[in-house]
Amino acid sequence: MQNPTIVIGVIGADCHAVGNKVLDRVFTMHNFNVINLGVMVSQDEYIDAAIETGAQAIVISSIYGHGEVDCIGMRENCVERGIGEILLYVGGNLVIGKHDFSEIETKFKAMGFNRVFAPDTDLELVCSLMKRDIDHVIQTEETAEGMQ
Ligand code: B12
Repeated sequence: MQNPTIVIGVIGADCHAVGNKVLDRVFTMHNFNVINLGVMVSQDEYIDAAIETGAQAIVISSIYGHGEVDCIGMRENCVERGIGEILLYVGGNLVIGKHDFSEIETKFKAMGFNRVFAPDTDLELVCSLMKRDIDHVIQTEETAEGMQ
């Protein structure tokens, strides 16, 4: 099976570049085919790249605290552009100030994100969760095709 393709980048007007490089390195080392859009990425740029490359997931970072505003409508945008089922992940310092992470997670999941990660999440764990999710999607698609 081919390595899974994921589109990564830092959303909105956010210019924090270091975490993005760390994620690129770790994901690449774990055999993901990483399409890295860098910083200050718009929702449409992630979606364009996902469509062009047939990516299985979009992995959004937000570091400067405005993640909620930047991510509003991302799932709906994916649906409108024909990739409504794509896996959506988000992580980083998603909001300003100190909040219970479970509140943040609930908020982003309600916005259609499949998984929401705190800034200190173990990236090895993130890689294994993403692989599991992607395998599950591929298996479900294969089963659906087999039934047709
Ligand atoms: C360096 C820095 C800057 C530099 C950035 C230079 C550059 N081009 O990279 C400059 C000076 C430009 C800057 C500007 C600003 N910054 Co600044 N900055 C930092 C600082 C000191 C370090 C960031 C860093 O590189 N960390 C190291 C990397 C490795 O960590 P990381 O970025 O968090 O990424 C990791 C995790 O978050 C996680 N992760 C990230 N995304 C994802 C996604 C997924 C799916 C997963 C699983 C994990 C994950 O994994 C990454 C790798 O380990 C932090 C404070 C800090 N100690 O973190 C503040 C900080 C991020 N900045 C902050 C702020 C507020 C700003 C400004 C708004 C300040 C201002 N008023 O102008 C501006 C925003 C500018 C903009 N448009 O983006 C705040 C954010 C507050 C919040 N979110 O609640 C912080 C936390 C400082 C603070 N304590 O207040 N900043």
